[in-house]
Order: sequence, then structure tokens, then C-alpha cells
Amino acid sequence: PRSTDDFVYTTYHDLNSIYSFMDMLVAENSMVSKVVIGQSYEKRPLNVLKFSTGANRPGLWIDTGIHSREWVTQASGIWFAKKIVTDYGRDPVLTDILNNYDIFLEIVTNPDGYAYTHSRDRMWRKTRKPNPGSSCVGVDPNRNWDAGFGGGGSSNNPCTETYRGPSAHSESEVKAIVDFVKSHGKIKAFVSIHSYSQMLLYPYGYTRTPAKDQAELHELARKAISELQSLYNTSYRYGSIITTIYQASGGTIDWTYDQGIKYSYTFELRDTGRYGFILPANQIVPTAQETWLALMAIMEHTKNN
Ligand code: ING
Ligand code: ZN
Repeated sequence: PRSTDDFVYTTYHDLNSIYSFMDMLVAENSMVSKVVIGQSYEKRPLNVLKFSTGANRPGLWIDTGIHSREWVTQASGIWFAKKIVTDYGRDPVLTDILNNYDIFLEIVTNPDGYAYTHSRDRMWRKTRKPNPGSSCVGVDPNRNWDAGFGGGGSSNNPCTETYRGPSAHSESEVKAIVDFVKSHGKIKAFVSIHSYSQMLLYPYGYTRTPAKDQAELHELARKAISELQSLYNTSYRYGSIITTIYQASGGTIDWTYDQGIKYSYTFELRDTGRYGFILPANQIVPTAQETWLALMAIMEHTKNN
């Protein structure tokens, strides 16, 4: 494709194709820039798209693809990026959001893993950093955050899918986001997107102690899911991580919530297991469209509170 109008949103793309999509979007739109927040273990750039219409704004964060095999999430991230530039100046709600907040979107949060899902193993989840003393590779980047690190629902065995790593923030892909969030200082909502299970989750995963904002987070989740369901009648469950899916320690949004980012959510996109991680490509756009409605509900609420 020569422009993001020609880009095919209905299929899955490899890493280079996604990187070139980002560069095209930046070239075409003055509101979009590329922020390189760090590099992966294998030295790939960690690219974040910044959508901004003015200086010194607070930020809204969305990441997709921290688990590389969850391909519908990176594909949805691409669609969100195009949706933002298309709807600015047309959709009054999004326009109002972007006139007051910057949106940061990291589409390929685990690029080494993503490249590996194309070259060697479609079901690869973790990073690609070797583990000293083990022949098993990689750390679960959703168990590597400094929030209940080392607790239940994470493993100290490098050969498991939920290996937490040698220490919190040991993975450069995680540390880059930690440094970005801290140095930015004004991120007001943080949404980390996974698949699959059709759930909208809020903290906590490492403890059964309810988040202090549980009532508000629960009500906003209900509203977001009702918007999502209105499009194609896709049903979602919602609630805290530990009560809705399972205990998981060292997860992304527990860390962001404990940093003071009240609106910290994780999505588990389609489906509920028929296809799982290998979701047919004809579901990419419907998944992205319905998820966008929920994201808009979260962003609008953040703006109004
Ligand atoms: N599920 C998530 C996982 O990392 C999760 C569930 C979400 C755990 C948020 C902790 C925090 O296990 C998938 N599919 O990755
Ligand atoms: Zn995941």
C-alpha cells in the first residue's frame, strides 16, 4: 500500500508491514507522531503513536500485543489508529477528547515475540530474552511488573508461559513503558488489550482486596460493555481480574493503578475459545469496531471526571 487508505484492515500483517503502516500514518497526518520509547531485547524499536492536537495535554494510553500470539489485538490497534485520524473533526465526542488529551497507542508492544509468531511459532506469548541457566526462552511481560511481583498466578520457572522473570521490570519492553508513564506524569487512563475471552477487567489481579475505586470502575465497565454489545451483540463479562478470570501477579494494570492511574483496564477481546488466538481475519474489523465503542466510553468518562 502507498497510503493508509489502501492498507488492508481485514487481514493480519507482519511486523514490517505494521511499522510501515505507522510511518505512512505519521507522514499523512500532522496530529500523529512516532515516539520511540525504547528497544526490545532483539533491538527492535518500541514505537508508540502519539495523537495530539495541542501542547501539554494529559494522556490516554492504549497498548496491544504485549502477548505476541494475540494477533487480533495488534490488528485492532492498527484499525484504532486509522479510526482516530478519520474521526477527528467528524465525531464530536472524539474531537472533544482529542482537544483535551493526547492519545498514546503502542500497537506492537512485544515486537520480538510478534516476529517469532510469524517466523517460527504462531503460539509464542512471551518476550524473546534468553534465561541464563535454562534452555527455555522468554518472560511473560504481563507478570513482570512491580505490583505483587512474585505472587500467586505467576511462575518462577522459565519454561512456563507465566514466567515472571528474574526481577520486576527486567524486560526492556516493560521497563520502556514504566519509564514513559513515570516521566510523562499525567497519564489518566491506561488500557492494555489482550485476547481472548471477551472480558473487561480492572484491578486487582494480585490481591483480593478490592481497588479503592472498585464501584466506579465496575459501573464504567458495565457502561463500556453495554456500548460494545450494542454493535454486534457480543457478550462480555466484567469485574476485577482476580474475581473474573484468575489470580495473576505482576500484571500491567495493577502497576498502573498503583501508580495513581485510576482508569486502568484490560480487555480480553474475541472470542471465547472456538478459535481462540487464531481468530479468523474476517473478525478483525468487527472486533475492532465494537471494542472502539467501549474505548470511547472509557475515554469520555476519563475526560468528564
Ligand atoms: N490473559 C491475561 C494473562 O496475562 C490478565 C489475563 C489480564 C492477567 C490482566 C493479569 C492482568 O494471563 C491473557 N490472555 O493473556
Ligand atoms: Zn494476553
